[in-house]
Amino acid sequence: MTYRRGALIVLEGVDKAGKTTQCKKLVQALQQSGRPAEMMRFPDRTTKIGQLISSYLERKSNLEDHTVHLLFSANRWELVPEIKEKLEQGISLVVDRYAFSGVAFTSAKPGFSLDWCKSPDVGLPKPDLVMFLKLSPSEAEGRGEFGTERYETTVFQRTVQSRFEQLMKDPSVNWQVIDAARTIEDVHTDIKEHTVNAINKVEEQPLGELWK
Ligand code: FDM
Repeated sequence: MTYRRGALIVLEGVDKAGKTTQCKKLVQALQQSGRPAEMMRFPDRTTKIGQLISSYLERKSNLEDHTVHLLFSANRWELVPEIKEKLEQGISLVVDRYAFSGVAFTSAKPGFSLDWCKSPDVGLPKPDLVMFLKLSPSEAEGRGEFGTERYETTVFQRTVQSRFEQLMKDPSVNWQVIDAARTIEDVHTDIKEHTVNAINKVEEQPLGELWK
């Protein structure tokens, strides 16, 4: 049998674009077609670092802006051994948010450059495919009220969207923009096709390092 690593697949997008729904459907579809796959999400609120982040997002605690940015990054780094192990075992990972959310959200705050925000995540396992679920701010607003967590406001989300657009100009990352304004099934079909292509392609490629 030939050796095949799993693919690292990331879904990004602004709130209400349907990332979590699509990640779950994608993992299910991959498993049903006989491709080993698991879901991960960031922040992973189950670790000690994740609990600090969760309490900050729920507004139960305050953290200084640089500090929380570094905690989000540390939360990814602490899971790198697990990510590498799974990929080596041939399991594809479908990840709900990654370093791109990290950069887009912090750099939407005043005084944070894209470069400063990227630096702690330089060298993370590089996703083989990053799908950006694109939804205009007005379409997102039409999907109902935001929740009560930090960052869940229209004004902030608009800035986040423009930071994502800056990040998507980087050709070193395999971005695919997905129109998320369609039905769940149509979006899923599109996402699955891109993913299966990526899974088939990574066989010949070693795992890369992000932004390096
Ligand atoms: N978020 C998420 C960040 O600010 N930085 C990060 O690195 C990541 C991964 O946390 F508002 C923000 C994005 C969102 C919140 O929400 C997490 P969900 O609902 O758990 O995805």
